[in-house]
Amino acid sequence: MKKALITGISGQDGSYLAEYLLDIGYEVHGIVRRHSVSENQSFRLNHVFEKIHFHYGDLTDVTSLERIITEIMPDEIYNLAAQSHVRISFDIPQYTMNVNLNGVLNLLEIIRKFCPKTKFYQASSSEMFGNCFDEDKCQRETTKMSPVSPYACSKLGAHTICANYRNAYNLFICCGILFNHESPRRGTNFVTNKVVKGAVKIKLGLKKELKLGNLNSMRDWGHAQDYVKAMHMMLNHNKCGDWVVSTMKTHSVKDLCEYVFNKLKLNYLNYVKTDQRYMRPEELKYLKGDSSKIRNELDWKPEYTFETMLDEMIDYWLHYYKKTE
Ligand code: NAP
Ligand code: G4F
Repeated sequence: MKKALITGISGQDGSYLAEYLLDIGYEVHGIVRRHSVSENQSFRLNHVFEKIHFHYGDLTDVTSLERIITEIMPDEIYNLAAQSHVRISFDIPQYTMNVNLNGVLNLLEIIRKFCPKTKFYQASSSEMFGNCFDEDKCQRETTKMSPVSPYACSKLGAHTICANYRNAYNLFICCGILFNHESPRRGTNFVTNKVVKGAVKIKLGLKKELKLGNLNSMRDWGHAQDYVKAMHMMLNHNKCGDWVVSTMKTHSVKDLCEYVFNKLKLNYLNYVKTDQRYMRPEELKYLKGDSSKIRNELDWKPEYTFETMLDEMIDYWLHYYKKTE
């Protein structure tokens, strides 16, 4: 039985990855932080709670990481833990760097010293491209990277140090350059789930308007369940490397609002207002990923479309509010 350790197991991706690895027969370990409300530690994992080995730790606390990793000696480590909110990274830039960059270095040093055979997955991000794209208006593994937020800078630093450790110490390290991926488990302060939850509340008469930031940004939105399978494929390929994971389609925040409100038989123009509070000091305007490399080399492809993903999220929130009525 293979052993996997997931940092950020309580997050959106961590919870789907844990489910997936359990399904295919892994022993799954996860690092959680201490919360004053203990239910918050694992609410996305309640249905599989008993099957997972939880460990208290923090990416900024190297002693906790060393204790956990040397005790488990995992075959695979998936580093999904991060301060993952781009706008909030402008409010807490040093903390963001400390977790997203120094935290990765903490893990790499432990692997180098104690378990160099352990395979390591790093959650890199399409945010690293900033406003760069190739002539065909796509971003791919070779596209220039020029980050436009503290979050993106931290992720590019981590991405770079992963390449350095891979080459310098011959470690099996894969970086997944994942474009935006969503689900009903997405934090509700990210735009997709904010829009879906807000629109459902408006439909049910629980809310009057929805305040958003930049409606013109464009993103390549996929489903988290499809994307965690790509992470596992990378670590189980015969060669390590970097792969872009994306749907190869792009939509604006306006398109997102239009689709969701239309589905609920509402016109978004009557409800969506812009608010400076949600604007960013510097914005990444456009993302569209070319994932040909992972499709050709690892035979990965997404099952969800933009529409089926949003339909699932709309159904989730409709049921959620019906249950709490
Ligand atoms: P998420 O829902 O925000 O989950 C982040 C996880 O990291 C949570 O479990 C959180 O724990 C944990 N965490 C935060 N700070 C930590 C620390 N100091 N020590 C230990 N754990 C810590 O994010 P996600 O959407 O699942 O994304 C997973 C990873 O992929 C992140 O690294 C993100 O930056 C990256 N990524 C995401 C996307 C996307 O579109 N979702 C795209 C590209 C890359 P708590 O529950 O205690 O807060
Ligand atoms: O949903 P978002 O906050 O996601 P963002 O900034 O693209 O970051 C996500 O995807 C990255 C991969 O590209 C990950 F690395 C990162 O961890 C995270 O998961 O915002 C998407 C777009 C932005 O352009 C933002 O300005 O939506 C725009 N937006 C408009 N109104 C809003 C809002 N974003 C948020 N969060 N809230 C709004 O009210």
